[in-house]
Amino acid sequence: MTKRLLATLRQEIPDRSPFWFMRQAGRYLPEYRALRAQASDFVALCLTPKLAVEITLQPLRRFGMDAAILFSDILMVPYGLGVPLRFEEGRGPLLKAVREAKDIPAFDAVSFHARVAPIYDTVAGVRAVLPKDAALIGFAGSPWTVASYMVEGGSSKDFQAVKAWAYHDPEGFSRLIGVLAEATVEYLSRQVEAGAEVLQLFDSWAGVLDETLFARWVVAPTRAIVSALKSRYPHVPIIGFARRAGTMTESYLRETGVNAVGLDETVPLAAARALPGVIQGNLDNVLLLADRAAMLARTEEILTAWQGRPFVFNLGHGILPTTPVEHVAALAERLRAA
Ligand code: 1CP
Repeated sequence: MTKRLLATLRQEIPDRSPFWFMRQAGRYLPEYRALRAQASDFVALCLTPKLAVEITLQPLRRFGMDAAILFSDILMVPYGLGVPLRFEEGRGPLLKAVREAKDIPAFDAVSFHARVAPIYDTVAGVRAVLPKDAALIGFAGSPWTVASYMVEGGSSKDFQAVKAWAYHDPEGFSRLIGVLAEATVEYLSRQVEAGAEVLQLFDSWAGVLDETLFARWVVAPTRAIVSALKSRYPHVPIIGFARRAGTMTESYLRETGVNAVGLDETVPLAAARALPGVIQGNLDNVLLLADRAAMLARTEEILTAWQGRPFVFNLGHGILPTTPVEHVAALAERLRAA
């Protein structure tokens, strides 16, 4: 059986557009909350293959997506590098902040893989039981976005510390980005070896940079990661999600070598259609929770815009915890019928 997502990423046009949703596993699902309660904390959940395999598959059982995405988190790369990490209810991730060159962790392949080994077991466990028409997506954060959490010590509103470092000490900052790029290549390679068929790079905070920083800290490291992975695994497609990159999306697509770009909801359909290659996106995640009829109407507009083009339906950003399950069900039902 050909998998629609893989065909689309090869620029073929299957019987209908494949779909999956960022954060398709998560707190909006009661069965996720039940399993989440079985682990001591979120990091432990990501490192318990029995639970992580089940959580990865939960949304496919309900909604029949064309892809499963590994249940883990982009911050498991800093964790693998030995950075203390925890997730606090209501506060999000908290990391020991890296503020200057002397605090940058080294990449040691043996200890890195040992720390994150259960994640590779989860990939293999999902692949073994995945429905045969669904594809398995492995992922990592891109160096810029992961660095932002490492330097800020968690989530940020203005990215002041990480941007200030990138501006005033580009040499030092490039060492952090370099360590992350190297670790990411090795981490994603192991995911492919374990059974991931597609890779997505999440650059959720790509949109906070001016063009100079964007070229140096988003485009250049992404290109290095893509080219290293392509030399090892030429047939594994890579989706780049440079969120809020706006008019810089085109250079990102052209210069990084990704097979497809994920677009957020702020990119107009006409601008998206002018981009070359395969596009993924871009229904507003807030519309999904806010208004079922308006959400379905916008879905028609999106599907119409992409008729006859290789397109992967997704949201502009991840499903929010307050999203009604019935809205996701209604959307999935429409997309399966397309
Ligand atoms: O149960 C809980 O309370 C934890 C909530 C949660 C979940 C379900 C977090 C904490 N991470 C995840 C899973 C996750 N994260 C996945 C799993 C696969 C799926 O999509 O179903 C993926 C791909 C991620 C990726 C991720 N983590 C990103 C990139 C995508 C995005 O949303 O922009 C980012 C930025 C993170 C960091 C993160 N993880 C969790 C939180 C609360 C945050 C901070 C987000 C922020 O700063 O706003």
